[in-house]
Amino acid sequence: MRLLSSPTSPYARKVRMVLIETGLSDAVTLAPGAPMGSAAEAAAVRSVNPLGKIPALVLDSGEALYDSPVICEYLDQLGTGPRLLPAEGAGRWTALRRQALGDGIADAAFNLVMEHRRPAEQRSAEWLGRWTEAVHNAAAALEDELEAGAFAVDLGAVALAAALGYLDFRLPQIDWRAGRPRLSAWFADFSQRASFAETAPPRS
Ligand SMILES: N[C@@H](CCC(=O)N[C@@H](CS)C(=O)NCC(=O)O)C(=O)O
Repeated sequence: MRLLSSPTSPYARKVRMVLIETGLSDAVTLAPGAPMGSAAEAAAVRSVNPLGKIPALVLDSGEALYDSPVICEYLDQLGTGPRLLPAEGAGRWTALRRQALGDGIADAAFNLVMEHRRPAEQRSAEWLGRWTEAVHNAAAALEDELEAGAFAVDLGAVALAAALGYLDFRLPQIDWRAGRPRLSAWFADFSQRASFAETAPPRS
């Protein structure tokens, strides 16, 4: 299998973390995917995902899977370790909801990054404010949720860690830790996992 990904994408990091957590790293080759690179690079991504987005997983059959929740569930079913996404029951819906929250934080953060790359006079203060608020509201909800107990190590936790890691990487000015000691401690602890450490984005 071949995973089109970039070392900085939070969604690709989530998939790469799942590969490590499920013991499948050797089953997948990482291939660079640059949706916003040269015309040829963007076309290469579109040839497997008509939406032109990464990550995309090309199976040995040639079929491509996207987007990241679909890829993660596929890999989780292939893996031999403990399941990151329970097959049924309350734990499944909690994991999926937390994945949605993590992916939503990544969506808002990615939009913020893209908007900041536009010329200043073309940026929308309204959207910048809306996406920033979404990040803080999600972090506040997670802080409240942690009062009831630690999060399970599941697909939701992996998605949250990838998204918070992306905030630290691209938007350090967003202080999502402020006033959120439980979330800060949870993230510090989860960051110790090999799957997180080994998928860190490049420093430059
Ligand atoms: N919902 C998608 C989001 C993927 C996504 O937006 N990836 C970004 C890279 S971080 C991308 O390829 N963007 C290109 C574009 O939006 O055209 C997923 O979870 O895989």
